[in-house]
Amino acid sequence: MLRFLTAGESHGPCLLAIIEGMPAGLPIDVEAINHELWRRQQGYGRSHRMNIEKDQVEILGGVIKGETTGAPIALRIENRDWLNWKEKWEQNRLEPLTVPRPGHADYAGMVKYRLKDARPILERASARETAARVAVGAIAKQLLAQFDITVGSYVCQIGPVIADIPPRPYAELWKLADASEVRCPSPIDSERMKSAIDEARRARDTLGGIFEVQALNVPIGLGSHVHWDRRLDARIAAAIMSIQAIKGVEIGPAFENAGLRGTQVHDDLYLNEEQTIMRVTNRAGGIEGGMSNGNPIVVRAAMKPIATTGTPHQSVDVVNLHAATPAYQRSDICAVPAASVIGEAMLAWVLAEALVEKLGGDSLEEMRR
Ligand code: EPS
Repeated sequence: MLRFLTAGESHGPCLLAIIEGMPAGLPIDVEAINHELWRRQQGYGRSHRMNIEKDQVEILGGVIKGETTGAPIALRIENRDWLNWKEKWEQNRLEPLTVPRPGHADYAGMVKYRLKDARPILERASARETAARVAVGAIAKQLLAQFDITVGSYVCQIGPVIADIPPRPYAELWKLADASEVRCPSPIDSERMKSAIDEARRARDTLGGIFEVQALNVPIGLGSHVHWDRRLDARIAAAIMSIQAIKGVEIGPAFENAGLRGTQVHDDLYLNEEQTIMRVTNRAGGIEGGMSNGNPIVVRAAMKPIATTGTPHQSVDVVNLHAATPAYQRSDICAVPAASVIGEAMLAWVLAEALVEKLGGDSLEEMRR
């Protein structure tokens, strides 16, 4: 069974991840992991923090001579910002944060963990943690690549700007997205999205949006219809929803399908000239009955606007019990482009898990067989 855990705080010394169950004999390309980390750090609308961090992975276990050994893989990513926090942190000079920021984990976390300071909550709830997940996902991508499965993404909407996605193959759209500062494959809409982010910045506000992640060449039969927790769509939805600030997930155009008739939605089958069974459309997003059906897996996710806004929300000092506004913390204006890269990592992870379940094996060689 594949699984992973992460540890580390946003402004602590580093982030850590341990991956368990990766088959032995998988060649690991460290530069490809660093490239994924770099992709996550891009995106118009990020905060000054992204100029401080230059995320690089260190592999501290489970990989010898460039290949996995079957032992747990230990990963470390340094927080460069730690040097700016170290003294205050170690000398206990950080002011307690007693006014929770609406939309963050602050209030529920303070009550749940009986804390008079929200800092321990926000340190761990922060999306900084996703750097570790992207490193883990990069290794999952490398396993999938051994079976010619690829994962990519693009941004469809930022704030009110909905992109007109050109009708091109996914692999081409991914390249266009990689060339856009907002990861949108439409150059005109990329500019409109950047303007919307500029406007939000001027208004001391933030923006959310929608991204789409796709996986190509997924074999038929990952996941299963037999139990709720083996259904591939359920597992993907949970993994994508676990990304900070994601509040909605759909497989294919699910919410649009809800308003159509059955005959307009379901993907007809036909035999092509090579006698291969094909589909006319892919409105199921590549999953039927909780199993991959051989079509591209298409996942869409809605991200709420970043909760830390320059224009303060109304709140309460929950220790001293009076009305108050939260102190402004440095923050991104929009992180949807980064979230789409994190979405790739989480989709790659779930597919890697399901592939290992299906093919079994302690080594890549056994999986191949
Ligand atoms: C984040 C707040 C900002 C973001 C951070 C996520 O960090 P800071 O409070 O240090 O300015 O930049 O994202 C990252 C550090 C990152 O690597 O993505 C938050 O509150 O979630």
